[in-house]
Amino acid sequence: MENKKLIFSGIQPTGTFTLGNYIGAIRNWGPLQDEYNCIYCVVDMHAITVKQGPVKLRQSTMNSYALLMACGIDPEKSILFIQSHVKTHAELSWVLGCNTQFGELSRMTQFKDKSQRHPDDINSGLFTYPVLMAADILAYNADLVPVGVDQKQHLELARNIAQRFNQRYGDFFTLPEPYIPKVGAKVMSLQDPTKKMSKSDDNPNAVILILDDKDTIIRKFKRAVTDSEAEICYREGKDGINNLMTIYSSVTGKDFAAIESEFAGKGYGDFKLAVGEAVADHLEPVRTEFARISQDKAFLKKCYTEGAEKALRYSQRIVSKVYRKVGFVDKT
Ligand code: ATP
Ligand code: LTN
Repeated sequence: MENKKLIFSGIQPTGTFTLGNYIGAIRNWGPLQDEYNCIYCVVDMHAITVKQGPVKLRQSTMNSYALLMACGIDPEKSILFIQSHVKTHAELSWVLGCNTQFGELSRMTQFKDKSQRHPDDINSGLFTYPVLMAADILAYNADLVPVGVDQKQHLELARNIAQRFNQRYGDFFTLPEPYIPKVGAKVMSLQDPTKKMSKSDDNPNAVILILDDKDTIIRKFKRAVTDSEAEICYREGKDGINNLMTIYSSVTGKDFAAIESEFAGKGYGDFKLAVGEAVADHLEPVRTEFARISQDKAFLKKCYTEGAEKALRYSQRIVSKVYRKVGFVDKT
């Protein structure tokens, strides 16, 4: 690979990607491919920290892989692979887990949220989830990690783990930096705009899926929860409108001042319709590309097989050095 900075990011195949995943993360991944060496991953091992049916997980992993391609990730330019195909992630995760404190993991807000949501399955994988995420990143010594703002705490932990390893065993890991978009780092639920829009939300009206058709998108925006005023402006306390303005700004490129003047004197109904149309038009090419790519199973297989080979070759070098540093006996 050329001597450019290295980007790593991952997404869970826990369902169809949402507009939040798209604006907060994936749509920023494509444009980075020309400037950086990029490695992107469908993190199926992370997905099983919450119960998944095997048939659904397999389908969803394949769809996620094809969706990333439909969103502009080019397997010729980037390394695009499926996490469970590359054994170094789990191997490094064990070593890093032995350099992570119980207390640090106990403070993770995602763990607290998810254990509240799944009280019957607070498994140890859910608890050590951030260690595997640190392994994903550190197995490639990535410089930058493009994610939504909800992942910032996990990334800080990954930096702390790397730093501790470096102190114990000598400077080795690069400390990864988060790469978080200025607008759209946290897209909110359309039904409860104080909550993050999430793939695993039970209410379908709360979430725009990037494969929703135009009518569905418009209908969901029409039902979006706003407030009892009639003013389209970005202001504290107007969570619903702020969220719609953020979404509209991200897909049109217009700033908040331009949006406020465009809709001055107009009602929420007009605004919601405009947001719905803009989002649907923006996502249309992704839907068309997905329909095309997901048909070609042989091509997908070729891409993820080659992706895994490249990822293994790259990460194996790093993980072998880690094994040597901690004192494991060389087998060659
Ligand atoms: P789940 O509901 O299964 O936890 P999720 O929707 O939170 O899934 P992830 O796979 O955990 O999605 O996240 C993939 C990427 O999308 C991450 O970089 C995350 O920060 C980003 N992301 C997720 N939800 C949002 C959101 N509502 N706004 C902005 N970015 C988001
Ligand atoms: N935890 C992330 C997904 C994820 C990831 C990663 C993101 C797993 N490994 C490595 C960036 C880098 C999430 O829930 N969004």
